[in-house]
Amino acid sequence: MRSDRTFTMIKPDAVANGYIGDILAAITKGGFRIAAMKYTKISKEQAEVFYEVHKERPFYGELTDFMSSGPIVAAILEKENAVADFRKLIGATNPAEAEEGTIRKQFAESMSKNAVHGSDSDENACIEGAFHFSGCEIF
Ligand code: FUP
Repeated sequence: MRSDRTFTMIKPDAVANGYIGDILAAITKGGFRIAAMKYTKISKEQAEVFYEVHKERPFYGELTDFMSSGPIVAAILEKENAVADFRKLIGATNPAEAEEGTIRKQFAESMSKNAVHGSDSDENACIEGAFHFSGCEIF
């Protein structure tokens, strides 16, 4: 399992708020290379599959409604120690608890509309990347 890739989405709130450019700049400045990227939109059904691990959680309906509510930017990012370093760059799930300078601190609206997704393990990075990209779309 490779450890130099993670998967991210710029979520519908950040896209609607006009933060695509700022977030991509922060990602690049953070030392990540973009290995794959697309501007896309997922259906409610796709969101339910993507977030299946949270199926039993009370926020599952709200989360999948939100993630399918508008366009997103999906990307595979490359850097040594990608998963942990990217989670550090984006900050805590709840932007109120995120450290100064993190992407969520700067651009997130709330716990549910928290601007970006970052994979939580190498295994999930691989699964989530494959959800959005085929081999010939990854460089
Ligand atoms: P993270 O790994 O930081 O994205 O956070 P989690 O995997 O714990 O949660 C996944 C997504 O569910 C979060 F991005 C936002 C949403 N969520 C809520 O809406 N409410 C909660 O109480 C927890 C998470």
